[in-house]
Amino acid sequence: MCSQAPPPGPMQTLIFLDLEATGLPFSQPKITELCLLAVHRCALEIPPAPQRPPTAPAPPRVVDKLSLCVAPGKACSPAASEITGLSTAALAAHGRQCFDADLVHLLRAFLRRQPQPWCLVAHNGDRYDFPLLRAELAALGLASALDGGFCVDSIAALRALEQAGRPAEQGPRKSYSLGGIYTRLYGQAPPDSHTAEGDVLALLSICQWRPQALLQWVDAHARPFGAVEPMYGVTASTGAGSRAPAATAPALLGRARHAGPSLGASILPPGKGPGASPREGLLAPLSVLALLTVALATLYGLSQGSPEQ
Ligand code: DCM
Ligand code: MG
Repeated sequence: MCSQAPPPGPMQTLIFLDLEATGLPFSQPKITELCLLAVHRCALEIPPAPQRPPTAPAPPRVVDKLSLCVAPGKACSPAASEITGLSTAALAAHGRQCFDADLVHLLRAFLRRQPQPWCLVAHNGDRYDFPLLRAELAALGLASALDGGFCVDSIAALRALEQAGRPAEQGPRKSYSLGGIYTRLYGQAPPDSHTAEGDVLALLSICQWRPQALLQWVDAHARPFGAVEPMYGVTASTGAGSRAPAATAPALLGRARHAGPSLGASILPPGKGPGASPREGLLAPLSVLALLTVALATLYGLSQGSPEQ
């Protein structure tokens, strides 16, 4: 399917997705855990009976779920390990395998089983889960493996649903983090935060708040997954068979949304490590330019504010 094509009618399957990984975008993270929960649209067309006090609705009875831990091949940041409870050592000790072609085949098989078209739904997906998944696929040379499907960011969806038909509210800015929305709707924090499955179930719960409005929003805003820019690139480098991460300007801007003050120090331009050839000295001005871009992106990101994951 052409990546610029408009969504072909109503999405038949919503696939709630959450990724855990080694860190935030500026660190070029690798996936440590993923969960996909596939729900047919008919399960969302009948809204659940309202509860007093409001409580999270039970998930639909008929779902497909895929949940896996992944050996990331790089260290988890202390913060990522702390919140997810996963470490690179523990994942290796448990014999978890890396994000490889077999896993991509598994994902494709899972997605093929769903009524088409399908649409991934992830919270902050536009800035984190979708670009990260695309980067992992691209690193395997399988960038287009999941093309044909669609994706939406549930932050945008829930913001639109909460604001629909209401006058602009005064007062402190509402949180649109997953935990923030869930707590606002259901009066308590979601269980098992920062596990892929826990976050997916919390995401499903907030999407069940106004399920019909959500479906309408998804149908109107789904965009091709193939149009998502990878969080970071992979370019051929001088070493035989070795690959160095590179970054595109939009990807850097995306990262800056999550970046802390150490952003600039974390991104080394390709070819600057040990073994760089003299010809690569030509890259020095480009490196300075890249670092300036990163600094500007950081400032931009800080000025915009960064929604929590
Ligand atoms: N993450 C992080 N530091 C945070 C929040 C998130 O490093 N303060 C990274 C690690 C998580 C990933 O983002 O595995 C996804 O976040 P979440 O658990 O909110 O889905
Ligand atoms: Mg998560």
